[in-house]
Amino acid sequence: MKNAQPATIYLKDYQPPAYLIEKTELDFDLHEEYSRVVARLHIYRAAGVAEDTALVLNGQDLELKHLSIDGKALDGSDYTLADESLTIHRVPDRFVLESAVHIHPEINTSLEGLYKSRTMFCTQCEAEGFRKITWYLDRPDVMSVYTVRVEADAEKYPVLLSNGNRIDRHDLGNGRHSATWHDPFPKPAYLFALVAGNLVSVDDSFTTCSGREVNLHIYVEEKDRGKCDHAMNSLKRAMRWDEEVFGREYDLELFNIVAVDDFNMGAMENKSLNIFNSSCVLASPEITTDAGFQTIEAIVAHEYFHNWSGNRVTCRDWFQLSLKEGFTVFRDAEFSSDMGSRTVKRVEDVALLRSAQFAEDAGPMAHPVRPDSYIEISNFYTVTVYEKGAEVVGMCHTLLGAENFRKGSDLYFERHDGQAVTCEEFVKAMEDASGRDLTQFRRWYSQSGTPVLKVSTHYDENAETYTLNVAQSCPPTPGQPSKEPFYMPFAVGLLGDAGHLPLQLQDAPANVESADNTAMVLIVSEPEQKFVFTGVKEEPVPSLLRGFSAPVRLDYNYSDADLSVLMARDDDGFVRWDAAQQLSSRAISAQQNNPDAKVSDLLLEAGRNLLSDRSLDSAMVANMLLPPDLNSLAQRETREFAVDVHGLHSAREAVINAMAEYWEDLLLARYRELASAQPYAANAEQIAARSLRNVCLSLLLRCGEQYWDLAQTQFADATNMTDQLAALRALVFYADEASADAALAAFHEQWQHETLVMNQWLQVQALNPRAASLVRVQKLTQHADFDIKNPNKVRSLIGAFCAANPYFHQSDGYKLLGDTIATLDNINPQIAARLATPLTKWRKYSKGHELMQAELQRLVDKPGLSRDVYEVVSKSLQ
Ligand code: B3K
Ligand code: ZN
Repeated sequence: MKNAQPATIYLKDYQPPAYLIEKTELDFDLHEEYSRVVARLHIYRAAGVAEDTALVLNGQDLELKHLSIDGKALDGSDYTLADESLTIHRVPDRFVLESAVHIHPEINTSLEGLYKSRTMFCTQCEAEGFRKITWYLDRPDVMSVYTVRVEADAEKYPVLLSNGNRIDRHDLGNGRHSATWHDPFPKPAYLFALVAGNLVSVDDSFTTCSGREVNLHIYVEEKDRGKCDHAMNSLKRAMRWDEEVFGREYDLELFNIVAVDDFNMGAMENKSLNIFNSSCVLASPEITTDAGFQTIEAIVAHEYFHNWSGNRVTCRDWFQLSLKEGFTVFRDAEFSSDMGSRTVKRVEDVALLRSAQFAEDAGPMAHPVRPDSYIEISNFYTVTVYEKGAEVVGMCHTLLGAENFRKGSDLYFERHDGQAVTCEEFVKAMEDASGRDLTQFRRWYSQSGTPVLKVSTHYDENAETYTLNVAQSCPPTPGQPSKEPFYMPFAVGLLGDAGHLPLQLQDAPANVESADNTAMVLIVSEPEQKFVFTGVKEEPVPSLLRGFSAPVRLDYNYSDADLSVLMARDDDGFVRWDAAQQLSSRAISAQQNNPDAKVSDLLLEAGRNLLSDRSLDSAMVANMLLPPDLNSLAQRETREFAVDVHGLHSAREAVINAMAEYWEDLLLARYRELASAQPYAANAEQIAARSLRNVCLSLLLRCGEQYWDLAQTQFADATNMTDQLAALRALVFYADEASADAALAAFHEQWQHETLVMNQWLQVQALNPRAASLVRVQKLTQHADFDIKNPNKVRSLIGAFCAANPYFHQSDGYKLLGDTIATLDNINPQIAARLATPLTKWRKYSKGHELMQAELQRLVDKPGLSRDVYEVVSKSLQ
């Protein structure tokens, strides 16, 4: 680390900016050995700020060449230059500060600021990357109108882009050219973007609800020209949907997307110039899986939606990150639900929340949706800020109802357009529009940890009452030893012999959810509450936390029989899926406790019923057949040092094998009948059929080598990546080594020219749940198709192996990760820190935790460690 003890930044220390920047004029002169950036900043002192207040600018790795105020050069005594700040001791009330710096995008491997991805220049400024470009007030509450001139070699970089509209271009006659862009909307520096490259554009247009024409362009390398249709269609669907569902119209005449290969995350919502990881924009059936198509649609929509939830209304400071991210994830999830299957989307989101976010909330990096402090903000782009943040917005939607929620969001956008605000303003707008008091609800923003709802029930046959006793609690988390009760919507129903019973609640107020009065949203707000339903003529099975109405752990002691009833007959998709998950988790625990135990008939029969019922949604059947993944199973265990990964994995495998054998005939029948002769389309119906068919295939391969040729034929004949990759996976995971290697070699031969497909090839090997996969992964780090500087490759190989393969859990696995983090820390600290997540969970494991702890210690002792990795490893060791 640069300083011995990197400083912690606290929300409570927030101060409004002393200086503001009305206009920002930037001039980029791009070269191969350096680039020159001249910034003319029109600055003024904020009202009420003392005249002698120094101007403190942020900067990092900048070679200062020149500095002047109102045309007068400053000398060394006028300012103090430190590692990451430039302090100008005295400045006028209003002035133009001009600086010239040299920077080195050509060697910038952090992929933050201005850098080169293969042959092109591009930028990534969120959260604090702009300070690697020029001296600036790099904070989201400083918003400015930008004019940007870019000059570069005309042949190498024919396309020059920035935010807003292009207002000028010149051929400079010396092999160089320039373009000037102007963005009329004031924006914080994190939304600035620049691209210079040899790109082609795929063009389209969109007519907004008020009749304005918007030109849409997706810029890619020539070879990828044919892979933009899906992203373009997704963009147009997202633009229409945001008008219809949120009343949000696009505000410029131009919307650009650029695909780049080297990118730290999925994509970035820079004003009118979204930059995308190529894996999140390029698609064609031959190279993209169904999941890939869905991810692209969701991410294109997510970035587009930020134009309002993030850009027009932005964050005051980075503690408020969930204001834009949680809200925008909620918006993109609603969009995806409307485009495909709402239930499938919901169970997939809940599965992610449970496996990743619950684990984060239970570990050393736990933080509230609105964190109180950070060392490095890049570490807080987390599942808590994003996914739990979206759940909090979703609870608001449930509590207020769709109509009031829409009034609240309209009020929020109208009231705060052009402002940088806080989570408080969001909740206040929801309160003001609906008349609801959300005082207690606000605790979701300030308290970390996953609440537990402990429920018990009592049926009184004579009185015909059914009582739900609900107790809420929340375990301690770092810095928060005790919690106040949360306010949450708890959606319930009562399932009787002939279907859901009508609900009549004694006393307490509740929202009635369903038209026929069979589902209710109860408000849980006290440590302990009792809800009594009257007129209950038979003892029901309670249908609890319907739709996963709050991000909590539900603790209710269902019998196995109750679970199989819910699984078969509940009318809430989440409840059905969750019952299946609980039933199979129980079978795995039983297997782990007694390896000779027989898998319960109830579970086996329930699966047969799912497979035989052709009226069910195939995607839901596919999701319900398989037990939770290892991470989800591990997070169910909340005690320290209690998870035996290898024991859990073996038990899980044994249970799935038993299920596969018991279902074998049906799996084969369904596999055959789900084959389709239709041309590929990434629509919900086809995706559902392929997902179930491929689950059947993987289960069949567990039944023996008689099924290998099924996978080999599918692999060879597949006309789409979903089917080909599923066949490859099945062969790699379940066939013998020779067949697996043959398939891997054939796949490599076929796709080596497609880097995105090569990432899948790396990932299949990383996820192969066999002991030999560690050695394989070690070898692959030396393979020509791996590159430690490319985040997609690192995530596909090392990230996937360490996060999801049980064979990561051995001393050489921990060492592989420790070594990779140490190497990567010097290249790309953000990715290095992200990669450390599996080690942060060291306190979970019964075996190996000392070795994991030792790796963390080895890292924290490393001289020159980045702030990013320091924060994660030091907090993990506390
Ligand atoms: N806002 C960006 C994330 C930036 C991450 C910076 N480390 C993408 C998104 O959430 O839309
Ligand atoms: Zn986002």
